[in-house]
Order: sequence, then C-alpha cells, then structure tokens
Amino acid sequence: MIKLYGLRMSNYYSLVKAVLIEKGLEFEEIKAPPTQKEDNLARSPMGKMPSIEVDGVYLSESLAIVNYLERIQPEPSLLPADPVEAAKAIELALHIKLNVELAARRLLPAAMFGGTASEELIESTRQEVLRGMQAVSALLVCKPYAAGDSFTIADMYLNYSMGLATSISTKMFDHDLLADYPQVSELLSMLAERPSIARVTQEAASK
Ligand SMILES: N[C@@H](CCC(=O)N[C@@H](CS)C(=O)NCC(=O)O)C(=O)O
Repeated sequence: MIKLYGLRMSNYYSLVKAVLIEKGLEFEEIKAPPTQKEDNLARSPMGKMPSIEVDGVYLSESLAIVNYLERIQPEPSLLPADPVEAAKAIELALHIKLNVELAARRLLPAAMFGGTASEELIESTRQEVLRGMQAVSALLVCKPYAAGDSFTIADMYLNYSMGLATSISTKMFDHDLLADYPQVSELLSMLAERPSIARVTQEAASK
C-alpha cells in the first residue's frame, strides 16, 4: 500500500491525498513534519512534505508523485488524452505552482509566522505574483475546468495553491488576488464541492 508522509495542514500534501482519493488508490497517512532529520531527508531530499513510499522506494515533489499515480492508475485520468491538451494542463499547473504559489510563499514567514520582510521584498514579490496571475489567467480555460472540459491536475494545483497565495496577498499587499479574476473564484467554489477535495478539507479540519 502507498504510504503518504507529511501533515494534513500542507497544501501539497493535501493535493497528493486528493489525487490518491480521485484515483481510488489505497493509502496510509503517516504524520511526518518537514525536518532536516535523516529519516525525512531520505524520503524528501529537501526535507519537505509530502513524500510517498511504495515498496520501500521514496518519492518527493508533488508533480512527480502525481505523475507516478497517473501511470499506475490511469483511470480516472487527470490529464486529457490529447498530448497537446495534456501538456497545456501541465503548463498551467506549473505556472500556478511556480509563478503564483511559490512566488507568494517567499512572504509566508512574514505573513503567517511573525517574521519580517523588507519593503523591497514585499514589492518585488507583489509584482511577481501579479505577473504570475496574469500568466495563469492567459492560460486558464475555465470551461468549466481550469484546462478545459475535463478535471485535470491543473484544477488540483489551482485549488491547492490559491488559498495560500490569496492569504499572503491580502495580508502583505492588502490586495484581493482574485478580485480581477471572478472566473477563478467561481471555479474554486465548484472545486471545493468535489468529493475528493471536500473529504481532504474535512479530514484536515478534524485532524
Ligand atoms: N515543490 C514541492 C513543495 C513542497 C513544499 O513546499 N512543502 C512545504 C509544505 S506545503 C514544506 O514542506 N515546507 C517546509 C520547508 O520548506 O521546510 C512539492 O510540490 O511537493
């Protein structure tokens, strides 16, 4: 059985858990905070979460894990059959992940953990996150899903990235990141009701 390591509070852990549920795969959740301890570094070389273990093999990085799950359990597929459409869905997922979530994440310590950030860092991050949102919006299809007419990993990355990015943006820039993107808000409301995502949310709240 697949072992999923990490904490339910993590957005990327939640994403992988939702994919496991979508695919009907059996898994066991193992509480493992991000640390630089040897056992965690063996699972995840940066000491982050999530990671999975399959037959003694460890795998880190959510996109690598999702790609693995897609291959061992192709149905239901989280990528379109058409190669170009599949590549577009991954492209969108990566822009969400790298240019919005990861960009905003730089201010996570200041936004949520009492850290500090210079005015320069706040302003450069603000500009980068807004640029990232423009890139995402240029690629978003929203008909009705992020990358087109089927639910894909782009929806998963949208769902599990925007919460953090909008919280940081509101706190650090006093700016509602979704104000100019009502189609994203609508899609996020729809995604919140999807059974896999709703279950992950509910179990994270109950610990
Ligand atoms: N690129 C990684 C990001 C994972 C990540 O940033 N995880 C966060 C929690 S959501 C973490 O472990 N943070 C602790 C740390 O950076 O030490 C992925 O997609 O899996």
